[in-house]
Amino acid sequence: MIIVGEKINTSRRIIREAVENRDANFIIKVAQDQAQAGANYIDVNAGTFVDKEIENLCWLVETVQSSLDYPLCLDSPNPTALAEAMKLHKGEPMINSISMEEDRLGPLLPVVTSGPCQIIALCMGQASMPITVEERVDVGAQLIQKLTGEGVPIEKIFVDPLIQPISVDTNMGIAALGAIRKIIDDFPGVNTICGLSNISFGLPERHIINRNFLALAMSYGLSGAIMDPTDIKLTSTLLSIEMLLGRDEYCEKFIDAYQEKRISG
Ligand code: THG
Repeated sequence: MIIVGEKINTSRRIIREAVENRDANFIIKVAQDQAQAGANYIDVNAGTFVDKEIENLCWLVETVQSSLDYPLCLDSPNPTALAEAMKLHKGEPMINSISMEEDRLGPLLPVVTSGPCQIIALCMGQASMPITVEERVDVGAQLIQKLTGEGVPIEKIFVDPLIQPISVDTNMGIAALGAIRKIIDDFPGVNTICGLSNISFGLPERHIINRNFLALAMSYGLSGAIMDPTDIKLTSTLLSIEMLLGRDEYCEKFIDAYQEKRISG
């Protein structure tokens, strides 16, 4: 599994304040904790600052990479913000995200082909949230075809089926799961990823729902998750499911995590 640590997001009050105060040490600590907990990428999102998003996202990229030699997941719906952040980024970033929306796809195609990067392809069509499995698969297929047509290797594409709250429509879990399975069946080698916490929006005991949804999604073929890797119960679910699905040779990752006290029941 590819783990994207989600905690550096200005939708969280402590992060918003740290960005406003240019508290580099705090941001670096949040990044280091996630890296130590097993994140493969550190997500950076400054989306709540409408006017200052570009400046703040660039500050986050430089701040985290000033003390941590680690790839980041550049998280913004704004193609200009992604282009600017990608110029500053050292190494191979993950671009979060591209979609079939016209104002995003056109400007982003030259950006994502300008250098090596992983790309999250959101199953979002022109101005409408997907509801059914078919809608998700249609948009995902169009994005895969566009990107591979531009020379992007299929292994660098992470399709995000777009998780919507189960409290709003009880079909939303199975719609996302079905899309994951169909997309990996139709496009061998492609990756899939999702943010977990939307599924439980509006319900009590959200962590239980998120953990179990992660296990289900992995069994449908999910290969990446945007999540809090410092949540020991969540990481315990991830590593045990990965092992049980035969994706952890010699059970090494599970045993290592146990020895490093990164998992617990
Ligand atoms: N897909 C893609 N990118 C995404 C998402 C997705 N990026 C943003 C988001 N969804 C994933 N990131 C976060 C970051 C932080 C939190 C949730 C998702 C978070 N949530 C707390 C909660 O839900 O209770 C808020 C409380 C707090 O302030 O800590 O922290 O789906 N491609």
